[in-house]
Amino acid sequence: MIVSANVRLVIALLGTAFISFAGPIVRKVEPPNWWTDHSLNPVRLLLHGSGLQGASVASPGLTASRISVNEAGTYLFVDLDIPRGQNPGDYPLQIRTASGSTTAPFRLDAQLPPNGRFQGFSSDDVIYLIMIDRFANGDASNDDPATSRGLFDRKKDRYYHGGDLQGIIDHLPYLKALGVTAIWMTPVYDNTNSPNVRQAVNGQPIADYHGYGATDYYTVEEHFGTLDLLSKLVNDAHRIGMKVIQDQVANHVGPDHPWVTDPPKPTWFHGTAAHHINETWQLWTLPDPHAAATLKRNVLDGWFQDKLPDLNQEDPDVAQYEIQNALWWLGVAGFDAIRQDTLPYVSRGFWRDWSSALKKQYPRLRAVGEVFDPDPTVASYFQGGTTQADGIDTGIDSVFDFPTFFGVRDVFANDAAIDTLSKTLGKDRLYPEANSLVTFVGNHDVPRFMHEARATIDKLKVAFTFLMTARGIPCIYYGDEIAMPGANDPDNRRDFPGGWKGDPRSAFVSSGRTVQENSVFEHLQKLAALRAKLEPLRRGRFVDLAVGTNTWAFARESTSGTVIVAINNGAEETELSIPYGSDGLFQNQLGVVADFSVRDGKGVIRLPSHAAEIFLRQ
Ligand SMILES: [Ca+2]
Ligand SMILES: [Ca+2]
Ligand SMILES: [Ca+2]
Repeated sequence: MIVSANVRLVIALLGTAFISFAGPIVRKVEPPNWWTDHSLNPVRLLLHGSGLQGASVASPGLTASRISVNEAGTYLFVDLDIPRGQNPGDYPLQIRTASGSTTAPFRLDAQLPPNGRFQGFSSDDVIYLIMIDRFANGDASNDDPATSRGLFDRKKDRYYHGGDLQGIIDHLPYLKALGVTAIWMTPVYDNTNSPNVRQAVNGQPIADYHGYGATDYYTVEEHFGTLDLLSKLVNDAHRIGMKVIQDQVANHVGPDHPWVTDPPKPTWFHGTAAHHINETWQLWTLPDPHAAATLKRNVLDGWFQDKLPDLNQEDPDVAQYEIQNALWWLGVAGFDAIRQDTLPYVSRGFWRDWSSALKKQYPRLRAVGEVFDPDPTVASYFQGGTTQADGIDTGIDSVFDFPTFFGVRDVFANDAAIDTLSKTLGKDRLYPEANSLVTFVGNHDVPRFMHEARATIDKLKVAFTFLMTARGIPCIYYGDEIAMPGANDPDNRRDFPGGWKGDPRSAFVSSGRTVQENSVFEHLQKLAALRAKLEPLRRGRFVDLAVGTNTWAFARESTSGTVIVAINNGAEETELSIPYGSDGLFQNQLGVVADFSVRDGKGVIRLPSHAAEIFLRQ
């Protein structure tokens, strides 16, 4: 068929008309609600839709300003100023362009009462890390949801297994009985609904069951539950005196996030999927006074594994989006604290602004950052409370104590000399507050303790005795309390036995645990109870008393008393002497076959092989 020039002209005109006269469409408003009399005001909304070029925004009772729209007309930013004393309720947005108008929902809520919420954490706490997908399946109806069909397969270790928020709610009493006072759950953000092909392993697509690849920062992953269920979980935990720590990821999003192909601004990411810096993982360059700015840039702006889109917090709209998002989750769910993923990969100036905005609204809030590095000079650089050479105090209360973690594995699992660990603690002066560090013997990113070449049940128990009595805030990785095995990720994320209907046994009850599992569980339970009872174990000064090749004695001292911890890390029974003895009575607390006597004015402790005991000085 031959199309005449006139017909071609008409088609072209119709095409133009269709584009230029299409009215505005809004599919999403972020955040979908805000609060009356909030410390962050105005709130900057991000609308997602189409045909938004040249749009005006109005909402009666509120003042809209600072509108900006991306070239594609798919994203619109607008500041909404909320007058003090404004009533909660619906405040629909009226969006108008030359081609038409539409409305989009927006709501103002009254703030949740602070009673029992936003409590922060401290060295009085015992934290328990739960990988939501692998802990317990409380609701089989969300195992393979319609919106993301096909990502559920318990036989595949990188697919969803069905664990969810209801499963955690169901087992709060188990955690309470263990002595846990705070739970940290892996992220609840909605992750991709399709197989993740960009991060395929051995040619096989994976599922982002772990939650660290957000594709929507304002929705709960449908495999885990709903926002209402999340609020219920937090409320239920609070009711039994347990705090909840939210896992947040500000550094990057998942490769399937819609922003990757249609960014709200050209400067939304550090580069684009096609053109970006690759992450070098050279964390030491950040505190290094000799490192060129380009080396630091590689760490701050690089895309992980060439795949994970790196958000550009130097763009003020990105920074405000992320600060609002953090405040939004706290505000809707009542979380007590935040665990921040990949902290050092985001600029310290952002963390300063983030911390101060969050604490302005929630003064008791606490945050702990992941600084995955064995060197205390790197880890300490990111703990807030002091201004570093760059003139910045991050305001981040705590970091995970990876240096001590590596020492714990070397010493207690693999028989390295004890001073490997005591030398690490000897660098505590680098930290603004060493007793606020979160300590651990395992987490979801490293092989399990029991996977170490020379690990035994007795050694795990010694490691736990150290964890629960040394300075810091102990964090237990789910399953370590029953000595679960597992090599590197994802094998270290096996399903907790008994979390699934039809499991052959349940390790949530003592009758379902093996003798060895019970011995670790009961040991940890006893340690948690002692830590709760003996204030020096939580808040006392940490004092090294005696360090040998395989022996260690340290004290925790406060005005309320002295507690002494003695460790034999050797394969033979041994004695160690401490500079206490004649001036007090020492009672052992754990029931280990240990003996305390006084010889030549010094206390002498006799310990069996691979054992540790706690003594209370009366
Ligand atoms: Ca489920
Ligand atoms: Ca999803
Ligand atoms: Ca980054």
